[in-house]
Amino acid sequence: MNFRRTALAAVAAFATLIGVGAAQAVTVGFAQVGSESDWRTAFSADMKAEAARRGINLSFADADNDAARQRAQVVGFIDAHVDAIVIAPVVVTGWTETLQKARAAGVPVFLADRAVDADPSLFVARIAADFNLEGRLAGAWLAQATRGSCGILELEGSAGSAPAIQRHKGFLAVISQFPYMRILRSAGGDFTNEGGRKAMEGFIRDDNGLKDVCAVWSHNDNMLLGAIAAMHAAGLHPGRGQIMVSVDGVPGIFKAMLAGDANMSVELKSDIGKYIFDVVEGYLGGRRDYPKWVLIPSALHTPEDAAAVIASHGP
Ligand code: GZL
Repeated sequence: MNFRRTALAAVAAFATLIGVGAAQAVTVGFAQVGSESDWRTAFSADMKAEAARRGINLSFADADNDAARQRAQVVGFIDAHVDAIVIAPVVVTGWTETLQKARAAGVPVFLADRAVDADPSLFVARIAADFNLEGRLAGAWLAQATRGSCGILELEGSAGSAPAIQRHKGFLAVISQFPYMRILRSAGGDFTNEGGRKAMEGFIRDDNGLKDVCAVWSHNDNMLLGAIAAMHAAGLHPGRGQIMVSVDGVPGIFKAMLAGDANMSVELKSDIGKYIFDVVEGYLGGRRDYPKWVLIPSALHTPEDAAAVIASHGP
């Protein structure tokens, strides 16, 4: 064998061994909301898989829907000198001090999914769908389906969270244009099945069996699925007696559509890790021209395409 080639191979092997020339793995701290819904679980799984695909060392923190815990977890990432922090904020408020600490430490922050009410200069970019649009799409679809006349029950997501605030605003902005469409009652369900079921049990108890209720509008699918269970238990017929609309597009809602229990869901893409890490890695590589909001598209689904969506998602 050629001596020169052997020597080069030995040097390359040694350099790899000691990590010389090999790019150091990037460490990203990811502060996730929790595991409250099927959408959240899918999003977390996608983030972990995408980080592994890219050789990114992902430090994952689950806040279990607790805002104070999440802020402390972000401070922990800063103190651990991670290369970047991605936050899906539980709520919009209370972030300024923590984000200022990250800036002082020179750790870039990226928002994913949800939003914060803080100075936009404190984060690089937010990669997320438009929650207000999701509410508008749901309101417009329901107005068309009911010819502008409907008494609606609303299942609200976690208080103070960007999707709950903005989906409510978007939905109301559309239905308030129709004199005979109005929200009769709202109740919080924290984006969970259990929360939706309990809220619906309360509606059924207080609204004499939903006799004047034309539709149920839920800020996410999991609360609607819980409400459907409560309505079945009370001998009601969700999807037929009341029109059932929500957001997320999780597999369970498409199965409910095929069973005739749900009527529409605005899909929220959960496989957004590639978009998020494109921005993170681009920024760490020197790109500085990212918009403050990298918009993820939303699509609207009904029983007409539920079977096709289930088939495309695979087993
Ligand atoms: C919206 C996301 C919401 C989902 C819920 O982007 O933050 O939180 O709609 C989840 O399923 O709980």
